[in-house]
Amino acid sequence: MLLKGVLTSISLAITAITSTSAVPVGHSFEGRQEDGPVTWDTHNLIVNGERLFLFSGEFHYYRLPSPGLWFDIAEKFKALEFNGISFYFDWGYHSPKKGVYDFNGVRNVQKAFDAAKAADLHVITRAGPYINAEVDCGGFPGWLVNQYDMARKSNPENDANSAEWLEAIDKFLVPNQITKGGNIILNQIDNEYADNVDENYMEMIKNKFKEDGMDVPTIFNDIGSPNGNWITGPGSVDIYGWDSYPLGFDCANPTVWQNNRSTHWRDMHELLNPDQPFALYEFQGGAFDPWGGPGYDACRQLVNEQYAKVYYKNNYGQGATIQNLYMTYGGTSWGGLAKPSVYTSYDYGAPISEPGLMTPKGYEVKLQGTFFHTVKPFLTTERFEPKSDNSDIILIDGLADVNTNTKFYIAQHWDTASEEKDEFHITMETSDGTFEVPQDGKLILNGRDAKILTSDYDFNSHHLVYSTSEIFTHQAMGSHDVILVYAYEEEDGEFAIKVKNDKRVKVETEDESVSHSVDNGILTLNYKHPDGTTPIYISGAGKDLLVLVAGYSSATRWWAPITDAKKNERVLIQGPYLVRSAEVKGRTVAFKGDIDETTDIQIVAPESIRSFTWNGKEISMSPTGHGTWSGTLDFGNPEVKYTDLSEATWKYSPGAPESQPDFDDSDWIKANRTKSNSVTIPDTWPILYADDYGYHTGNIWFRGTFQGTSQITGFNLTCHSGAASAWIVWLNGHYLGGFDVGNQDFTNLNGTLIDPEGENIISILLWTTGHEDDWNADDNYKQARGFTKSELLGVSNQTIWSIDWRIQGNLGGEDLADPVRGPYNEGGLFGERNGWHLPGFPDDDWEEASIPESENRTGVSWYRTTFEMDIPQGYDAPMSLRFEDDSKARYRSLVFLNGWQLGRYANDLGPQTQYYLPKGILNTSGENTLAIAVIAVDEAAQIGKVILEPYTILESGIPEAELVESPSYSDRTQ
Ligand code: IPT
Repeated sequence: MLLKGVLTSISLAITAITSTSAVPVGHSFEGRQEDGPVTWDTHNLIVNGERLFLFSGEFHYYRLPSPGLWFDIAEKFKALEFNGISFYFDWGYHSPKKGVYDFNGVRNVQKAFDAAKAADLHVITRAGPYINAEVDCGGFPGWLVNQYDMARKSNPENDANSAEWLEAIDKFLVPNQITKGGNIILNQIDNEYADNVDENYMEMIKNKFKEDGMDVPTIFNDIGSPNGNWITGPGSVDIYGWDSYPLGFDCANPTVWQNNRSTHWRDMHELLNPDQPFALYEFQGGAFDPWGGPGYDACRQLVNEQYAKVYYKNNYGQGATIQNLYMTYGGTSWGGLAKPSVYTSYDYGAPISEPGLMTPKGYEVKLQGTFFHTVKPFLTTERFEPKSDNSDIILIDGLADVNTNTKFYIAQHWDTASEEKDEFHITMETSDGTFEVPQDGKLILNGRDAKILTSDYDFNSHHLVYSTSEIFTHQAMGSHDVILVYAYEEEDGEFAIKVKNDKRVKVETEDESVSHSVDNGILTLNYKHPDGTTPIYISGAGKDLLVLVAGYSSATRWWAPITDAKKNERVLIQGPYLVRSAEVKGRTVAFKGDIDETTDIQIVAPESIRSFTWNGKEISMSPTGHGTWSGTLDFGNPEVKYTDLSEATWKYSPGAPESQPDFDDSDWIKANRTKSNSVTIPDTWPILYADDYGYHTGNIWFRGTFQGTSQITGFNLTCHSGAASAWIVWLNGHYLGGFDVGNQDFTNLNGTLIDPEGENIISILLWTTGHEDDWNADDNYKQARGFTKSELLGVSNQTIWSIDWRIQGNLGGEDLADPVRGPYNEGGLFGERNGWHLPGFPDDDWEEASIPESENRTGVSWYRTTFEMDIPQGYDAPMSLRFEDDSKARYRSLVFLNGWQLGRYANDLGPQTQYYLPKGILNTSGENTLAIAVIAVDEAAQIGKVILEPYTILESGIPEAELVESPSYSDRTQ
């Protein structure tokens, strides 16, 4: 799959040009009203008459099993200046069995819409049926693995199954459309459907959405670059777009930018869909990491804030006005949600980390978003060729607003990954004259940096001639205006505005680096960007103007929360870790937000404002002149209490009775199939693929009985399962080994372990890691999880029934024993089938044990304990469970918190050792049940330390998150 992501732009450009001889003729609304709430032109989406830069972030509700926290994440999106949120919907997450759909509890997608609405975010819906997304089967339900016909093709069986899902999810999508008073503005058809395509399938999906009442514009997310799929003809959508992951996914080399930015996209957009806005429905926001990978800190370094500056600004330079960052919050592939290549954490190195924390990239996108949500001419530009004096080294994209004289200059290195610091001048032709900018001092472009400079711009009651500092935002504050500009610390800045009367201009500042000149009605300020923020007050130039000049790191802590969305009115506040929102109530501004330490803050508010509150409490601020205030937010002394697990009492039980010959498996399913719809061809029969027997997730047991003879010398097994799977084999209760996927011969067993006269029993425990996806629409998701071959060795007259196999997976198979926690929560371990992971399971007669374990344990071992948590009101302390273990013996672990499987740990593979325990599943003011299953892959293993700890502690305006329903052992009915 990575191959596709790294195709070179050149070859793509060629394919695209040759495959689109017919240039599309504008959009067709297919029966929708042209005056509906969502329209568009070549520049923008226009929603309820308002032109948008749609800056959206990808969020997967199924990767955060705590609906209360969806509100928290949506607020954080808004705080980082996203005005949109894009949801994939995962069919498999809702459907354990054909015809069965569940939208309750953590699956209540309505709450995701509610969260988006509460944060005033536009919604892009992407319900597939296929989504990819590094989830099991790429989002198809486990039961679809048994479909005879091909998925993502039109045929009676697949049409019916796809329609069944769409019908179920459309009940939620339809009423949440903007046309029905909701927030959905765009609806995607399938995902990156570009290989092995069937246009009848696209048509069928499109029609089903339409029939069910979807009437917002349809979109398509083309694969990796502008390939021109589904722009015209059958299956075509309203607003075409593509995705791109220019840095790829090799987090092990976190400083290598493997692909230059794209330079041909504007041309491709003009060629392919000039009547539609230029849309990037997924642009790389981070990267996923595989089992055994370098971990998400490395991905965060690879796809860092410098990347965000260079590549996102390049997108704007190319003309993009719809940009969805995949992921913006990645979350957790809990239970069996992940596809084989990825582990539990799906942090993704995204702008917001898995426990919901801010990152440098999050702050960077906030700077960008605040700029283009404030500086409106940026939305409607056409390209021009700017002149500059270092054009061999520095590329400058020119964007000229079509409605005003405002121009933008996006400067970056031609060599995208360059680490050089270079100087340049731009010739700015403005309505106030032509200027060699800067006229004084230096204009610097750092390595891996990009800048958007603005000229000829009317803001509030002023006119900017140009600025070499980037604009964050500007606001009218009553009798004066304020504008905030920034660049890296120590860089020179030049900022020029028009003044009415040269003689009356007065510039006040305490910063000695600031100088100014007034000439011919233009005031020019020169300064160095400080280690902080410098106020410069200008009077006598029309309305008074406060220019705030910030160094980059100070700028990242400026927030401009919207106080009136219609008027785009904002207040400014500097310092806090996070500002969620601000509301003007009379003469008070009420802020909500989070701090990570006692924090000095500055506020800039309209002069009518007299007081401030922070998370509902009044704060004491001192006026510092010109509508600015300063003060301090106290962190307090929160006492976050939680049990020290090293002192906890643990209960222990062995948990692999199936490995022993006397285990009664008579109620297990007999593996008697000779045919399968899998794409994996068996070498022997019966079929030993878990899915064929209705088991689609987690650990699977296989038990094979054969009558011994003097001929039989052993047996042979070939395991077929995803990356990072493991399987453990016992014969007559004796451990034979633990293996990766592939073939194993077990030989020379006659006269030792094989009883030549009696019955012999092979027990196998298979740790699966989910199904493949369907990236190429070739049914690859139907690859088997199980065994392609099981044969006795030394036997001449072997029949397919020489070994009598039985199979066991999760209790109930597709008829889930636990519909609340759903299809990916439990597999087929004895303890899972018997509810040992659930709160309230009576473990009184279990042995006492300790973790770190002092005994060497074979097979499967279960540990249970309870612990207390108390996070005081007004604080957020996202919690984790961390393994600390350097043991050499291979083992795997499942972590269950209050019955929810929140972690899969592989001490032999890594890299993940820390598991997020989201509030809502975690009771943060009371008791919790923790159960850990340890599966020795080697003959025996000992679990090391497990530590309960917060990632950080924040004084926080986090919305209340209600506890998720967590049924207990006594609720179990099967
Ligand atoms: C893109 C998929 O659309 C998305 O679902 C996810 O799998 C993402 O990749 C990687 O995390 S496709 C892109 C690599 C061309």
